[in-house]
Amino acid sequence: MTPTPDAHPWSRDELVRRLRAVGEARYHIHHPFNQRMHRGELRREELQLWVANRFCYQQAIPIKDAAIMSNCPEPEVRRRWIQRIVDHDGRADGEGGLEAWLRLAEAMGVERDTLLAGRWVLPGVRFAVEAYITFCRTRPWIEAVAASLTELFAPTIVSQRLSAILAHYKWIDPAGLEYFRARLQQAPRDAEHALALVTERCRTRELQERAVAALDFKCDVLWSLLDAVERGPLPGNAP
Ligand code: AHQ
Repeated sequence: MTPTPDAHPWSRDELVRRLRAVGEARYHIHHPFNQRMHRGELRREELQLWVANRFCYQQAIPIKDAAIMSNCPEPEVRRRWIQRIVDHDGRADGEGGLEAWLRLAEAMGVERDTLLAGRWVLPGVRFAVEAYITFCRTRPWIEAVAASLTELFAPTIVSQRLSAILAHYKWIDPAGLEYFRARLQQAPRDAEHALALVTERCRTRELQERAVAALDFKCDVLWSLLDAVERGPLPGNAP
């Protein structure tokens, strides 16, 4: 994007308003696939394809967070950011968000080896996830922090998803939903840290516009992932 020349910086409140406006307009809560999920309209095979493809995204989270840390020269920032990696990798085998996601898959009737082997991952999902990792590896660390701000909107979608699963998908073992319950605490904590960094560090109009563009890009990542899952093919129907 071409930054607005000679423009004055936005106030903190204006920057936050513009960041929130991106999410309100473009976050994947509005994607038809999530809308159908929340209305209880997905078939078992559609949810199984979703859980297997979302694991490709979940596996990328600690990788992209390590990329952000490798680009950030500030120990104080890294000391807080590293918690995101621990949240997903755990501190030992059998712990952390990736393990919890494997249990979510098993609760949906998908074997963990299917996820670990990436057997059902669709090309569009792989491309969207790789684009996010490459963005976080190659852009200034504060832009990658801004991209993570989709998590400002995550508690709403995670709450809706939990309620929808409990209400409409009785065949899913509720014990497998622990990942989502953990995110209801972790996402607000992470979003608060990321928003403080972006509002403190993005003081020029150019940096502010790049932060908004980074969040816009991340909405594209999440939307494209669901476009691919919605199109399929469903497991077992692959050519
Ligand atoms: O489970 C999710 C997660 O761990 C993260 C990390 C964060 C980031 O740093 O980009 N984004 C994110 C998200 C998770 N779950 C998605 C969902 O819909 O369940 C939402 C997604 C996000 O809002 O960015």
